[in-house]
Order: sequence, then C-alpha cells, then structure tokens
Amino acid sequence: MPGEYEPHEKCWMLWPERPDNWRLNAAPAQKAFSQVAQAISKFEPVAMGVSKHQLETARNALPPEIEIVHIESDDAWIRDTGPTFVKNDNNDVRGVNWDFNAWGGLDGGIYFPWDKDTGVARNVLTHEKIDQYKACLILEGGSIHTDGQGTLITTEECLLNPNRNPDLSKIQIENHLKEYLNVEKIIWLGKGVFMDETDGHVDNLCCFIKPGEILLHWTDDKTDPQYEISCDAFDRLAGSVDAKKRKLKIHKIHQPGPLYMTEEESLGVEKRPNVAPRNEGNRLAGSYVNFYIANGGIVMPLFDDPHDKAAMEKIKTLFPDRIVTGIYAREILLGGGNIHCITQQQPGV
Ligand code: KQY
Repeated sequence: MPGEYEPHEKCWMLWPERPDNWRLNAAPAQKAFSQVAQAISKFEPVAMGVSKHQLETARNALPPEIEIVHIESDDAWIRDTGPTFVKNDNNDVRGVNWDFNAWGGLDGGIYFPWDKDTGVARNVLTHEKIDQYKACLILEGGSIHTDGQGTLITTEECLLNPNRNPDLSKIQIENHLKEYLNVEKIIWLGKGVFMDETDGHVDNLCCFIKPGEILLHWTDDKTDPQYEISCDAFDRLAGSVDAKKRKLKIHKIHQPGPLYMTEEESLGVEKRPNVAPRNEGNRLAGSYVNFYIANGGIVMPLFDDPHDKAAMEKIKTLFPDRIVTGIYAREILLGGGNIHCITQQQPGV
C-alpha cells in the first residue's frame, strides 16, 4: 500500500444524502463535499459516487470536471467503504475489498442496514477495471495508515474491538494486514480521538507526513481526556522504530475546540431507529489531522476556531512543496468524520 503522499491517479468520493445523519436533508453537507471535491480537483481528477436518485442534484452542484459515477451506498465514507489500493513493483494496481459492518455492526455500529456500503469497493474497482482481493477481515480504511515503506499504524481501540473481528487474535489480524498490504511492521497505538464514533480511527489521531515522520493530534489541556490519549500515542510512537529501523520524528498539532453539537444542528437531523442519534451537546471528534494529501496539495479541515490559523501554518511548514487549501468542514464533522474520511486515493504512476 503506497503512502498517501505518493502520486495519485485520482481521488474517489461519495455524495452525502441520508437525512438521519446529515442535517437539513444533507444540503449543507453537500455544499461542503462539493467544496472539498473542487479543492482536490485543482490537483488531481475527482470521481464522485452518487446514488441514482441524487444524480441530477449532484450534477447541478458539481462542476463538469468532477466525474460522476453511479454508485449506491448507505453513507458517504469512502475511506472506509471503498477499496484500499495496492501497487506492485511493475506499477500494477489492485484493490483490497475488506469486509465492512458500519463501524461495529449490531454491537455499537452507527447504522443498520449497511448492505449498499458493502458493494462500494467492488463497484469502484469494476468501474476502473481493476482486479480485487476479497479480504476476510472487517476493516475500515480510516483505521490504518501506511508509510509506503513497510510500516503501518493503527489503534487497538478499533482493530482489537470485539465488534470488528472477535474470532481473530492480534497476531492473526497483524498477519492479514501484512499479507494484504505488504507491510512488515505494525505500530499499535491505544485509543483514537476522544469520543470518535469509529472506535478510534487512526486517521483522526495521527498520520505519516513522510516516511519516518508523524503528525499527532494534541492538546495542552491536562484536564481534557484527550490529553492522556495523545500522551499515550506519543510515548508509543517515540518508543517505536519503523520497518526501516528508523526512530520516528513526531510533530504535534493542537486540536480545535473542544467542539460540541448545538441544539439547532441536532434538530436538523432526522431521528430514525437503527441509526446513532446526533444529540445536542455531543462532543465532536474534530481534528486537523483528518486532511487529504493530493498530488501537490493538501486539503485540510478548518472549524472557524481560534486554533485554525496555527494549524494551517503548521501544515504549510510540514508540506513546503504542496499548496495547502483549508475548507470550512464543520458540516462534515457533524456527520462523524472529516476530509480524510470522505476521500480515497487511487494510486498512479
Ligand atoms: O474516520 C473515518 N474514516 C470515517 C468516519 C465515519 C463516521 C461515520 N459516521
């Protein structure tokens, strides 16, 4: 699995629509997704998977350079439901199609049913005429990051959660990751961002900015439960070497907020059975780490928060050769994730 900072052929997204997750019939989320797609399309082609009955709405909302592909899904998190692309030394690209259970199935998952989501990876790969490996492992793409040089980072909170693969041991899970992604070294972190409904996806907590260097979600507030989580992640990363036996350099980026869902935002979401409620006062798992690395660019979330300016400066310093674009992304955060979670890179040459 290449690092995200390696060249891409294109970026995949899915169009949001479910009114029991996205407020006001998903109109504000659709605007934010459209802004993300347009920002990424300045750097690489973007394909948007859209359900049949949203085709016209999406076409009207998106500029012509965004390719629209008919794909049915239960929600719009293609990082998790799309394929994980892998590439061999001859530059042949294939896709890993993981099993998916909506972040925990009937034991704490976010919605039921999720049958359309389970077809997303296959449909993307069929559209691209790319062969797939069907993996017998429940895994979401947001729960792993690789450096493209044999190292993978993940969290115990997610991958060892009994609501994912209760019959597999830690070693068996490691072996699946090694086999499908061709990694040699797995660095296990403890928990993800406080109150992250994905059971602690690593893509909200930290990421590789290049081989050997990590950017970590941080807070200086010792009274915030996030402090202990980030300190634990820091200690584990600092105590690890990667697959190439390098010590990792760790950069910190201060979290926004803490951010909470307002009454108005909550009231805009339809309440339905079998779907996790979006309640007023819920702490939102906002993180600047949840950005997308495009060819020559970074598209990062902003929250109209006092930490936005410093976060953007930090990302610009860490990626001096890329153009950094900030998108006001609270509407994406209200749905439970952010820009990295709604994108999936397809590697190129
Ligand atoms: O972290 C991600 N990769 C996805 C977030 C999904 C949230 C579902 N509501």
